[in-house]
Amino acid sequence: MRSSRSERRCRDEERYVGDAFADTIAAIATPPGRGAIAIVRVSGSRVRELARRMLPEVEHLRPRYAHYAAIVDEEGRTIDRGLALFSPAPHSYTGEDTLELHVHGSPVVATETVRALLALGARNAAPGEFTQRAFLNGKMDLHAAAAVAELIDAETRSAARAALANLGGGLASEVRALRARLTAIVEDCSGAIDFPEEVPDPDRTRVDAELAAVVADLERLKHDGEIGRLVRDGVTVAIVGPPNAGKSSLLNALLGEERAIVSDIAGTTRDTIEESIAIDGVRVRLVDTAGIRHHADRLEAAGIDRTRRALASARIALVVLDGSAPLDAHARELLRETQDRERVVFFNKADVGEDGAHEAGIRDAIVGSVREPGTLRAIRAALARVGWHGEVPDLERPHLASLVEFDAVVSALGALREARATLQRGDAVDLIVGDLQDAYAALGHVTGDVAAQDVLTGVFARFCIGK
Ligand SMILES: Nc1nc2c(ncn2[C@@H]2O[C@H](COP(=O)(O)OP(=O)(O)OP(=O)(O)O)[C@@H](O)[C@H]2O)c(=O)[nH]1
Ligand SMILES: [Mg+2]
Repeated sequence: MRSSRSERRCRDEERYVGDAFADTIAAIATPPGRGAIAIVRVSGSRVRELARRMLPEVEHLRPRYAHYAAIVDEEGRTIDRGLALFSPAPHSYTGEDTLELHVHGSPVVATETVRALLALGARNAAPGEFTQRAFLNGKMDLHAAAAVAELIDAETRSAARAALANLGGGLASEVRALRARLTAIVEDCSGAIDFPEEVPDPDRTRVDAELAAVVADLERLKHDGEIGRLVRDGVTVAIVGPPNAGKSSLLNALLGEERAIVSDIAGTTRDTIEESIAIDGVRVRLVDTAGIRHHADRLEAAGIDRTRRALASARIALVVLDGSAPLDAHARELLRETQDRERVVFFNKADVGEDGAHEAGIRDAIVGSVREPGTLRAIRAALARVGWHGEVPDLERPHLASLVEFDAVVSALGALREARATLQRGDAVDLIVGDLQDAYAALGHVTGDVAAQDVLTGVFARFCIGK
């Protein structure tokens, strides 16, 4: 009796149940263009029937066996000879009957294969629909499904490793355990509500201690999520400063190649130049910009306009100044302008002199030269310190990947803090039940037990067709 009541208290408000998916979907799974092979994927209830029609040479379709055979269209004309791989439900990626046809990598052959499948009654798959079916058939949780998209999108090795860690689905079970702890606390409190005569109020110090432990675990998840986002999205750094300060020289030195033109003519860089480097495995996008000065000609003024925009959208401002000469009004203005944001100040040309650098008296500023390896090391370390507090992300641990998951943890934390405040005020213990239910429901978005349709659509819309 008691447990069924509290179960009801902590059930998921909305559980997404998919359609029966009677229809069969088809798509080219390999990238567009020519290649060695192209793979056409088919999934759904009519796969066996389609295989019978299109693979007349295959008498008995064996599971997980590479049949080499003619692939024919709806009128029996041979499209190609290739491999056919059949995975019966439920032991397939989608959990349904699936067929992969490996044909020669000509866009014409692959397109013709899909056309024949459509003529025989399949329909074009929407982006991510194969993975969506995998999710709906319980083959993977939503977190892992999102990780599939991330893995495909990964642009650095670290981002790929981070996505792979999420693909394991470890996070969902971790959060599920936290939800179970919340359920236990709710049960504890509900006993007293349901049977006030028989069940004494739970010990509020103990309840608070349990809540504090859950909050600490969620804080750690949130923190890891922030680091994970850094790994995935990278950090943008705008290299800004007056003309001739050595911005392009710094970009080249950090890249280790002569990417931007360097000259002693003020106003050499006219447009923004963007290149990426990795620091601690984090992708750092460096944006070299046109030097900021007044009285610029029209072309230069347009460049300065872009500098302003790059500065506004960058996470970190890397302010480069000529430290050998006294600071002019522009340099001072730029220092003032960036003082309240994440920045690294670098006084360049210390090989010539440091007067300007000392005169400015900026704490934590780096004084050196782009020609000095030690200076470059100091700049990289400063970017790591400002960008991610120098903390090397642990890429092997699953972390909150999507904004939806991140927001879910933030809102669960808010509800639990509210609950703790109630306890600490000395209010009745049963008053916290509502907040605990809110936290429980929010965390369902991370485990995938609660997934509103718009969340699902958002996750799968990111995929390419055929995945
Ligand atoms: N002595 C000395 N010269 C440097 C140093 N760094 C850059 N320079 C020189 O300063 C001049 C300007 O360098 P750039 O890198 O083109 O400067 P910038 O800030 O990109 O200039 P704009 O693109 O015009 O805004 C070049 O002649 C560089 O060789 C340094 O550390 N020491
Ligand atoms: Mg330049």
